[in-house]
Amino acid sequence: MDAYLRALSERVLVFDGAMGTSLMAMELTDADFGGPRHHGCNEALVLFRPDVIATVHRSYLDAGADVLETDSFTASRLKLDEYGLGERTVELNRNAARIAREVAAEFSTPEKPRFVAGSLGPTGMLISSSDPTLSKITFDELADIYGEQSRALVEGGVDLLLIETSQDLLEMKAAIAGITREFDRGLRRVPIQAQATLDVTGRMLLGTDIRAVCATLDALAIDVIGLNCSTGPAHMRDAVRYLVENSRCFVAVIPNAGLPLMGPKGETIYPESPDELARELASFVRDFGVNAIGGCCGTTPAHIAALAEAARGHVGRAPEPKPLQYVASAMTATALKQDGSPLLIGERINAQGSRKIKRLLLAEDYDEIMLVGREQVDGGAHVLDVCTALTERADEDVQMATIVKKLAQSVPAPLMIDSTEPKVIEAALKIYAGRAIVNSIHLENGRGKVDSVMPLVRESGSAVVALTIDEQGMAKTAARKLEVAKRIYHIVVDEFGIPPGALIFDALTFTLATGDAEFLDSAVETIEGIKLIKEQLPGVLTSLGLSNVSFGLKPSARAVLNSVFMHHCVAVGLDMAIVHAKDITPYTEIDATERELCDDLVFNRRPDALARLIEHFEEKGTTAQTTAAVDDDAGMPVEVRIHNAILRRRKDGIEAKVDEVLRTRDPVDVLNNVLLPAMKEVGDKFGAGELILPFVLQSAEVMKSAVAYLEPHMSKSADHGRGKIVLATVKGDVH
Ligand code: THG
Repeated sequence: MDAYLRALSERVLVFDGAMGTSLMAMELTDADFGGPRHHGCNEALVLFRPDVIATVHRSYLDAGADVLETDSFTASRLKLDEYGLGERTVELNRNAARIAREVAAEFSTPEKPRFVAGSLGPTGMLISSSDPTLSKITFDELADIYGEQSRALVEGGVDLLLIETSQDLLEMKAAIAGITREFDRGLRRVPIQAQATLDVTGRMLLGTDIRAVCATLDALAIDVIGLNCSTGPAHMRDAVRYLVENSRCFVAVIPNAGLPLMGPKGETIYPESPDELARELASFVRDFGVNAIGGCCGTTPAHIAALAEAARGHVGRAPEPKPLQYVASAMTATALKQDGSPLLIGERINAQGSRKIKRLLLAEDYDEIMLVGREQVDGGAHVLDVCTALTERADEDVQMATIVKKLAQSVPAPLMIDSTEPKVIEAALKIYAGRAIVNSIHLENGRGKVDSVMPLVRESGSAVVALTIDEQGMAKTAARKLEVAKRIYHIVVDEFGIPPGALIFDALTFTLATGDAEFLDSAVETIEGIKLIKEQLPGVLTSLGLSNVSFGLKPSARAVLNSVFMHHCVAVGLDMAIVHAKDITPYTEIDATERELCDDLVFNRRPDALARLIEHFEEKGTTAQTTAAVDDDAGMPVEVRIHNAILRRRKDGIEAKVDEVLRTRDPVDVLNNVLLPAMKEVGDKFGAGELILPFVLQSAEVMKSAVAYLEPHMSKSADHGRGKIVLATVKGDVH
């Protein structure tokens, strides 16, 4: 076993404290940084004043730290370019590793080896954001940047790689991909430790919660998961508890010395004393079994000495292998196995299965597609299937990536990427911050599809749907379904090393609406197939494209037949289904006559089953057809409807509403007393942690449209001069 991981299983390890604040106290000159251009780039010191960095390292080992972090936090090529040091990226990172390695060697004993963590901070980009400048980078570019830095750190001698202070979950995924690609190219393998940064509401910058962080990272090739920076330990408590209870990894917690405050001269103050910090972290060790602790901003050797004292004699919890039971969006996670009911996967965003989506994709009306996503979630969908395949267009991958990115910012439901093209699946996975489901692989033309899609599945940590199709075609009998499933299981689990819980078998659904003799028993065979697969391949999950069963029937008949078929599949172990969630009715609530008509057809119990079902719904007419969802504020005054539109992020129709309100109010009144209060409420909800940042930005978009429409109506006389606005922010701020 790796020495660092073994040490983590034997005792609680203590990471060092802040580098930046220690350096600040030394009042270094331009010359120390190798010239004025590099001043403030602490990483430049490893080139020009290695002795200074070694001194800081020594101070922390003297204090009792077990692990040193290299002075390479902002030493990615992207960051070093800002100081004109990009060309020296490899040299700098190797030096940073060597300096720490040498100091660690001075202190290491056989009983207490000291470790070196190669520090990898954020690049400053925010690939998942909608900001055009900050997101102007690809997953592969980020992977290359992290790969280069990681290789140099490992060559310089680090014991582990530490991805830390991460703001964007997709950047973390890219960093892990960059590192594992280097391992695959022969780089010495070291453990990977990945630490996110959460704000006081417990979310990452773009609204990702700890559940999504845990679900996504647990599915990747990391060994230690954790949190660092931003707040003191108090705000991390719930998230830390979540990680120790749910993650399969060791857990590290490296907070600031308290939540930063502003001092009288505008300076940052970290309020927690060594004793306070140590008391809180000791409780994480004692109460939760955290495996590593340490200090981020504002911590000093005195803090680390107190932490070393607190950790002494303690052993953290032993991580247990866990089935990867969650998928995640960029916001939160969803359990693949719901309690007592199947996971519902919304089928409506499908260019093949919806005329409306096809029209919207042709028109590139993405906002409207987002509404289809949100409606499905409101209607009970836990996950959304997305398919953008159109024969009329050749850019399925571009449209898929666009929609996946937009959905990530507008719906909390994780996504299922539905495509037959590996290129499209790749485009989706490389823009998706969470843990997705890939739909699908099969053996129709031999192993080709599996061999091209599985590396993408593995690198992204996705779950994957496998259809029971092989060279002989779609498996129609239960025995054939099992046979194909076994073959796929062998390839996916044994060859690609994917855990069985990430493999979802689709035993195929055929329509019962044609009366075709070949398919009379198809539902029975599918039900039996699900049962066999669940029995003989323990740990795998099952799914179906449920609505296929009723293709060709009237909508009212379809909703009932789909519900009945789903009920029988769930009874034998079906875990999830692609459906129109709001049309699914619980079996017990279905009218007894209709239930029996459907059961007759599903189980092929009488030759006239189909005819009787069709006849029944013919007579019943179309009343059961679903009516389009209407806004619940339809009868309200227009002021309320505008307010709601901003709060609910609905841009469609905002101009008509503004037109309407202008009949009774003047434009300035509308701006001050209708629009601004709505936006203020959005701001208040954000402040209270009820809304995440991407939602606020979408509300702001609605506001912008309303104001843009209002502007020409504002009379010049109402213009009281533009005045002066002074905006101040800090370097590197994200706004
Ligand atoms: N297995 C897996 N994936 C799948 C399927 C499957 N993905 C696609 C499909 N099958 C599941 N999705 C749908 C989506 C829509 C419909 C059926 C299945 C559907 N649409 C109506 C129709 O075509 O008549 C609505 C038409 C419209 O609104 O325009 O029934 O089996 N793994």
